[in-house]
Amino acid sequence: MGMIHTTAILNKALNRVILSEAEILHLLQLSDSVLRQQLFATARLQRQRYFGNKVFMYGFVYFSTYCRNNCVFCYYRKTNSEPARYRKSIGEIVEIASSLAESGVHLIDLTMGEDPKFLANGPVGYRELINIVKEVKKATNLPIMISPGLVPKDVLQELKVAGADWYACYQETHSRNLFHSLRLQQSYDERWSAKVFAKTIGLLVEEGLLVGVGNSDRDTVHSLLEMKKLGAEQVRTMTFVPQKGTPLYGSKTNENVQEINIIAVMRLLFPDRLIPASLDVEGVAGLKERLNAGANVVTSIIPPESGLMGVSQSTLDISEGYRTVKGVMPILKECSLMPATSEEYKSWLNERLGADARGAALCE
Ligand code: SAM
Ligand code: MD0
Ligand code: SF4
Repeated sequence: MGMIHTTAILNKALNRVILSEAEILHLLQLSDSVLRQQLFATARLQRQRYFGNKVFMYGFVYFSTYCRNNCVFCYYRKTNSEPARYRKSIGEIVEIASSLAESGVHLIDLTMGEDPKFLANGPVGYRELINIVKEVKKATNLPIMISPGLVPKDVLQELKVAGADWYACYQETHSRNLFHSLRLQQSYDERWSAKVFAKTIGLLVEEGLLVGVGNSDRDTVHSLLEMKKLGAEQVRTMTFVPQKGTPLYGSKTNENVQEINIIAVMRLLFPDRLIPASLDVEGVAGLKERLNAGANVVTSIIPPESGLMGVSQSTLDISEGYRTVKGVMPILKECSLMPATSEEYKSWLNERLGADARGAALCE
């Protein structure tokens, strides 16, 4: 057992042999530092095989912090009076996105709370949202990710036509009871089927796991298998950060061991997919650890003085300008990594879409 067992599992993963649930659980639960380092080294080797030393950088534009929902973990839940909420104008959004594009990001992530102005205002609201995507595309010509929460299928379709490439919508957990205790009064199935539908119309999909909120390691194994079923092109995990003014504020701050192990296991189970290292959990100080666990996308890059906030770290490292392409460059270097070119990112997207379409055709 111990070292020999772990090495055997890692060798299987390197050879892309499908791991059993017990083997995945074993890797997720590694706590010995030597064995964890072995896991991370294997994850880096897999990343190197599929992506070389190139990483992608995502600009984050949280353009509205109004929300109709009441997710228990979230700072921006409807009933929290703490956040100073804002809604950026279309002009401001385009300007911020353009400055991000100029700074060298590969993608613009347009994120909002489930703002009723856009989602509960009939066709007028949807039209405005669609227009934001159109204008940002026109101004930057970069790939666009939309993170607007749950939106109707026909609107997703129109968002795609307007220039969206990715739909990000995180289930957080794939255990229904836990889902309902986190995303209060939301439908598990609607959230899931929005992603399934998005894939059928050629949107790339990002799925996400929130950890440190009552999930067991077995729940995590189940989630990873569900993510595989979905065929998400990008998979992420973030440690829960307790938020002022919310029910879980008093709970102890979680250590990041779970998240870091999951990032590495994701790299082994989804070697050719994108896996973020989010600056929104531990800021720049946590970037190296996430990259060294096999992540290959730096997310939550936010221009200083834009007045924009992060989600789980609303202000950390932003005004100092650390959450920028320039700010993270020294860390990439320390990890022997470098940013890809925009062309490399776009060609990855095209190849992925092509492979997905061939896969879908085979299933018919
Ligand atoms: N409102 C949209 C939605 O919920 O899909 C888009 C916002 S999305 C960027 C919000 C994501 O950030 C959540 O799905 C969750 O995974 C993550 N998040 C929110 N609050 C968090 C917290 N306190 N700690 C860690 N992650 C958090
Ligand atoms: C991030 N703060 O990448 C962002 C956000 C939404 N698509 C992403 C959670 O960490
Ligand atoms: Fe709203 Fe999204 Fe926060 Fe839930 S996670 S409260 S939907 S902003």
